[in-house]
Amino acid sequence: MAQTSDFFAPQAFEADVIDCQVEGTIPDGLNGAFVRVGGDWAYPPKHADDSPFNQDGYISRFRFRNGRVDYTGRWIETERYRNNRAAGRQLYGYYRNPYDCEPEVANIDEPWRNTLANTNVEVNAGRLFALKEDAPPTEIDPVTLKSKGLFTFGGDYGSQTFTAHPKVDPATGELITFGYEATGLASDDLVLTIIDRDGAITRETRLKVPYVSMIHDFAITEGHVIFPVFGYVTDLERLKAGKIHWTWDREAPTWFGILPRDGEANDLRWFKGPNRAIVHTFNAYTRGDTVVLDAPIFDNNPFPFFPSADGSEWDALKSRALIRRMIFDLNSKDDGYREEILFPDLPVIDLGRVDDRFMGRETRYAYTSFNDPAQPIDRDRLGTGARRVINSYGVFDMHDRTMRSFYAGPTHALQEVTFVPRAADADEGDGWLIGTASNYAEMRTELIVADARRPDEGAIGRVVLPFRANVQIHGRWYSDAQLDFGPDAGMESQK
Ligand code: V55
Ligand code: FE
Repeated sequence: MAQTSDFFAPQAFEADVIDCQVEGTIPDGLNGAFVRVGGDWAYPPKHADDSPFNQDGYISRFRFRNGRVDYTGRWIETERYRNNRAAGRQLYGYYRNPYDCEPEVANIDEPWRNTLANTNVEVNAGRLFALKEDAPPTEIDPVTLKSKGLFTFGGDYGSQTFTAHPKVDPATGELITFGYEATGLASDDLVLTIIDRDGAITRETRLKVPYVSMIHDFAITEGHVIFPVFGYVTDLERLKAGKIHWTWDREAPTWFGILPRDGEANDLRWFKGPNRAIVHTFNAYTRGDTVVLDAPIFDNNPFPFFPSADGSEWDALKSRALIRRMIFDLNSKDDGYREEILFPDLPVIDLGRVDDRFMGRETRYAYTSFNDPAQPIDRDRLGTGARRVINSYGVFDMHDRTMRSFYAGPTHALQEVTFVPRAADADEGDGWLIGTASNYAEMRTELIVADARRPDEGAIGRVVLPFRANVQIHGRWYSDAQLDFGPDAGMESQK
C-alpha cells in the first residue's frame, strides 16, 4: 500500500482552483484544456496487494485561456463509486473479478457495471468520455465534469467493453475503437467498431483472439488496425477462484492481429513472435504491403501486482520497456515478423505518444518519459516515497535515432507527457510538451509546459497547484475548437 507521505496516498477531495499560480509564461495560443484521468481509493481496497488499476476513477482538467489557468477535479461517479459511498465501505474485490465482490454488487453477468472509468479520456461528437477497457464509456459533462452514466451510442454499441485507447483518424475524424472480452468475462470475442465524427456507428467487425489476453491498446494505419495479444492471460476458473484478473504466462507467445480497416473477420491475419508485453503503442503506418508498428515493449511482466503463473518473483530489471519497431510483411507466407530495438540503451516508461494529427501515418517523433540517471536527484527531499524517479521527457527522433530531453529538476517526478501542436497547421513536432509533475520538495502538483523542439531549454511555464493532485494514468489535450468546456470557472454567476 502507498505510504501516507507520498504522491500515491489517497487524496479524497474534489477541487476548483480559479486562476492557478503560474510561474514563467503560458504561450500565446495555448487555449483549450488538458483533461486527465487517474485513480484514487475512495475506500481502501479489500486486498492490500490489489492493483492500483482498481482505484476509483478521478477526472481533472487544467483549463487554459489567454495565459490563465483554472483547475477542476472530480470523482467519476460510477455505479460502483455510488454503491461504495452508500455503504460507506469497499464492496468490491480484486481487480476485474466480480466473483470476489459482495454478492449484491457482483454483477457476474453484467461485469461492465463494475467499471471504474479510471484510465483515459476521449471525445467524439462533442461528448467527453472517461474510459476503462472493461466497459462502455462513461459520459462526462465537459463543463462541470459531472458523470452522466454509461454511454452506448443509443444502444447501438455491440460490445460489453471499449478500449481506453481508441484512435481518432485525423483525416476522417472517425473514432476507431474495440472491446475485448466483448461478450462476457474471459470470452475470446473482440469487436472492432468505427464511429463517425457525428457519433454514428458505421462499421462493426466481430473477431476471435488466439487466447484471452489484456489488449490494452492497439494501433491504426490509413489501411489497417493492429491488435497486440500478449502474456497476460485469464480464464473463468481463475476468476471463480477469486483471484486477480490477470496472471503473467511467460510461455505465451505474442500475437499481432492485422485487419484491413474495411475487412471482414476472415481477412484478419495473425503474426506470431516471442513472449513480450505491448501495453501501449506509439503509432503505426502502412506502406505498400508492409505494416510498421512502433511501441515501447517489455521482455517480461511489466506490473508487479499481476502475479506470474509460474510463481516466480517479479523482476524489476527485466521489466523495462525499450522502444522497438515491428515490421510485418503482408505478402509473407509464414506468420513471422521482424523486431528491431531502436534505442537499445534507453529504458523508457511505456506511455508513448505522438503528434495525434498524424495518427496512422508515418511520424518522425515519439514522446515518452524516462529516468535520466545522469541528472541530479535530491534524495533527501524526495524521501523514500518516490520509487523510480522519472525525471525527463524524451523527444525521440525515430528517423535519425537521436533523442533530446527535458529534465524536470532534482525533486520532481513526471507523469505521462502529452504533445500539443503550436497551431492546427504546424509541422509535425512543432508545439508543446505538457504534463503533470509531482514536486516532492513542496508535496504539490505542477503542470509543466516545454517547447517540443527545444526541450533541453527547460520549462517555459509551470502551473502550480496548492496541493498534491492524484497521479494521472492518461491525459489528453483538447483545443477550444475540439470541445466546448463552457464559461471560465468562476464566471458562471456572471452569465
Ligand atoms: C492498464 C491500466 C489500467 C487497466 C489495464 O496501463 C491496463 C495499463 C488504469 O487501468 O485497467
Ligand atoms: Fe493505457
